[in-house]
Amino acid sequence: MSEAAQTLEGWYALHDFRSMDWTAWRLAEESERKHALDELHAFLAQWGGVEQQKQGSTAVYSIVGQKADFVFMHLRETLEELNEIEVAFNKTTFASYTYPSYSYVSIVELSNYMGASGGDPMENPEVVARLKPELPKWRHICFYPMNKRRSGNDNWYMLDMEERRAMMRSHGMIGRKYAGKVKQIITGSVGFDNWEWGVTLFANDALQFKKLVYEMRFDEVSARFGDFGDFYVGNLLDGEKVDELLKL
Ligand code: 76R
Repeated sequence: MSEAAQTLEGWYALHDFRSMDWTAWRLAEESERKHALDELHAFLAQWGGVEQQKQGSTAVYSIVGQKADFVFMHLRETLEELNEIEVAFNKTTFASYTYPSYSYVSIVELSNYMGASGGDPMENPEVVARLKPELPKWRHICFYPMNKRRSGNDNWYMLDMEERRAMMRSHGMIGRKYAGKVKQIITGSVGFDNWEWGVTLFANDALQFKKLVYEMRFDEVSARFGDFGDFYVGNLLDGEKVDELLKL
């Protein structure tokens, strides 16, 4: 058996994609819409408070294209908290004007391919900051799930550690070229959801998503071993943008 990579886990993640029921929203009374919007703002404020207390982090983005209208990406200490957020939102008046389009459950993950620095990693503030990150409020988000292939000669899980480490190093070097332009959060989802990882990217210039993902396609670890799900791309929704999106 090949040696499994060691992983460190941080906050649990829920990517909660929703679509608007625009017909119902349009037919609603003005007062009902106002109540629904107030509820939504109360949630945004509550999630902001959790972030300030460093008990989690939430990012809200609109989604371009027909796959969804917006996404709430939540990071929290436990799966229970993620479930509570989801259920509390579902009970709101606002939620009755939305329907679920997609969701993804995973956990922030770091692996040891690039080598450990020694000592207890959970005592290292840099490691902890990566495992429990404040989600950047950059202009754009890109999310997609992925697997490492298991077929014939292209079976990632049959390769020995050294081979995988060398490929991951090359992967990391490409990624580093995008430092400051793209922030990536890798979340592991083996045992939690239908794919093995969620990839969440943030950028102020959306074009950098295309540049980065394209360049990686030529790198062996993506070229030979990457299988990808649907891509979701969108724009930051802050409080004012929420009102703009929902205004009729
Ligand atoms: O954690 C690190 O920074 C060390 C290097 C590193 C690891 C171990 C790293 C760097 N990644 C790692 C692991 Mn990554 N990453 C992806 C995708 O579209 C594609 O082709 C693949 C999707 C992108 C865009 C990306 C970006 N990475 C992983 C893993 C887990 C693998 C495993 O355990 O087998 C996956 C699935 C994955 C996928 N990666 C980086 C980036 C970027 C931008 C970096 C540089 C980060 C930095 O140095 O700041």
